[in-house]
Amino acid sequence: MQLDGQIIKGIGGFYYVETTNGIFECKAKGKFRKEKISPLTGDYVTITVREDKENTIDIIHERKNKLIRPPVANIDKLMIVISAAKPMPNFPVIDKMTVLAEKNNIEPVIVITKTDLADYKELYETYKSTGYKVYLYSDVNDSSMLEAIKSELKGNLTAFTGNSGVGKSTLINALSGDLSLETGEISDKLGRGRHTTRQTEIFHIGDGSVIDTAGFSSIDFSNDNVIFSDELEYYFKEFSEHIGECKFTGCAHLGEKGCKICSLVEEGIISKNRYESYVTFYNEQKNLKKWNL
Ligand SMILES: Nc1nc2c(ncn2[C@@H]2O[C@H](COP(=O)(O)OP(=O)(O)OP(=O)(O)O)[C@@H](O)[C@H]2O)c(=O)[nH]1
Ligand SMILES: [Mg+2]
Ligand SMILES: [Zn+2]
Repeated sequence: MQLDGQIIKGIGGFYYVETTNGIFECKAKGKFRKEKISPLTGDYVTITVREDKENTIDIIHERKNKLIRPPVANIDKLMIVISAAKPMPNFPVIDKMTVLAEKNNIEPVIVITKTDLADYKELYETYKSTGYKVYLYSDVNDSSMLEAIKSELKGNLTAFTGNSGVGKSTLINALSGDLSLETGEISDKLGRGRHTTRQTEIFHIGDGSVIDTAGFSSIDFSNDNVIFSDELEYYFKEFSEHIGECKFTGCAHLGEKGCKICSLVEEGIISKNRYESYVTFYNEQKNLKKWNL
């Protein structure tokens, strides 16, 4: 019997495919390995369900988008979870996520967690200035924005991402009310997470769906994620509105005379943290030329 469905998780070579007839454990057909295609959580697939042998994923339908970190397909929103402390925010990693979301036509939404632990003003101002939605959450104090975060989930597939220990699983539990995903204490004085979540799994909350993912602390613009230095200005949302307003065409916004972006940074309209990420990424990517690939 052939059925259509969506991959809700993958473990050790098995994929769990949700269909209108229930959830089926499947193996991917060998051809996918030959073609170097890995099935991803979020993939729409056609499977064959058998009585006698293992079920197989036969077709992976065309993806709307795909990310490598976290490994997901067909998402509508990327909920970027940042803790005010424990672990401390890492702006370059967060900004690489927003850039990759923009490149893949995914809406980034920011949630600042652990607002009970530290002053989050700078963090809040930094992301508020981008134009993205920014929500606050504390699992300890009152969280008046929980309902607003919940309404972000309606009718779409939202992947939660962020460093290990920022509180992704904790937040998903709070949003759902009846899930009890495993959460992990922060280790040692450095306040690092313990990589508690190991799977990329879809859960349904109300009429929306979320993906809990494993945390990571680095990300790069390579392989399937290549970004050229001259594309970056389009993927910093708050810069993209001002492209063409610099004095010289082809301005790289690195301190050139008459640079509109630089003057907006001076005026405090564009955040210095975000601008520093831009300059760092520009310098990292500038020697990468299209003809080298
Ligand atoms: N003080 C405080 N602690 C929190 C808050 N949210 C989560 N925590 C704690 O932070 C720790 C890590 O939370 P998790 O939800 O496991 O973090 P995670 O992002 O899912 O981490 P990984 O699965 O490792 O990627 C747990 O001990 C939580 O109880 C918060 O708002 N305030
Ligand atoms: Mg987790
Ligand atoms: Zn400029």
